[in-house]
Amino acid sequence: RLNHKFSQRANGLKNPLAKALLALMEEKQTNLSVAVDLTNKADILALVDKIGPFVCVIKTHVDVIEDFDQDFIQQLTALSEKHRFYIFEDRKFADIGNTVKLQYSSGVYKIASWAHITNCHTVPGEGIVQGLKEVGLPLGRGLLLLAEMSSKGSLATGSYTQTTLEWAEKHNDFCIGFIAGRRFPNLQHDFITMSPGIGLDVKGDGLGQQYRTPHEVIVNCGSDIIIVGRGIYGAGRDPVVEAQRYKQAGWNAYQERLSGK
Ligand code: UP6
Repeated sequence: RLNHKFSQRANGLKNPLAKALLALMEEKQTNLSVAVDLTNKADILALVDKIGPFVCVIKTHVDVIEDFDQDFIQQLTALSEKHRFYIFEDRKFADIGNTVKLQYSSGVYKIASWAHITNCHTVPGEGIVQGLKEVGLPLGRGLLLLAEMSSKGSLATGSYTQTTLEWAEKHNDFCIGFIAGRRFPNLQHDFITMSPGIGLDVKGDGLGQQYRTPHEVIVNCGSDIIIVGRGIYGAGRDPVVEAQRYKQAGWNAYQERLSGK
């Protein structure tokens, strides 16, 4: 699977959204996801409109937006159709099944109604996956499990990570993959691996974030999608130039992996 094209792997995944995402990546020739961590609606929408052509996924943290409203969701959804990308709300749910069902479907954000993809920690036990699945599966959504974290000192290692993999296998109708720094070998099913903590210019941010290059995570570690935030729009950067640069770096790394060199 590691040396199979995204389009070939699409057939092997159970979740329809996972299939569609892999097909889109091959079509748009991008395995770049941008983490749009800005706090103002207009800034986010302007940035997404500029970089939309270069990404397969836009990752949001809607709870940091000062002027969040339903119009933001409508506009973001329109941009996802215009530029053809999927929306990933990086909510990192972490509560019991019944509570996450409410957090996913209700409240101010109603995440399940617009986010194609969301994710959760596995610290509460398998019930968190079951709860989110009850809401998301009928809507055609997909879930990523946080199997590892990019930050220094993360406790998501060893048997925690291993058990997370087991739950993804068991719920592979809804779990489309993992947030992790590497592809996990010897799994029964195929999954999409998305890696945050990606930077071409710096090694960290002074608050525990650790950056690795696209080459390192895609070629050496077998991940599929790079998630890049401040590397794209940090101070002094031109987001269009950087989005193209990271898109190329991610896609070149994928091509190199396919060639088996
Ligand atoms: N993120 C990580 N590491 C993880 C999981 N998620 O950095 O293990 C998220 C952060 C942020 C983005 O919440 O939105 O990925 C990384 O942004 P950056 O490239 O600006 O560091």
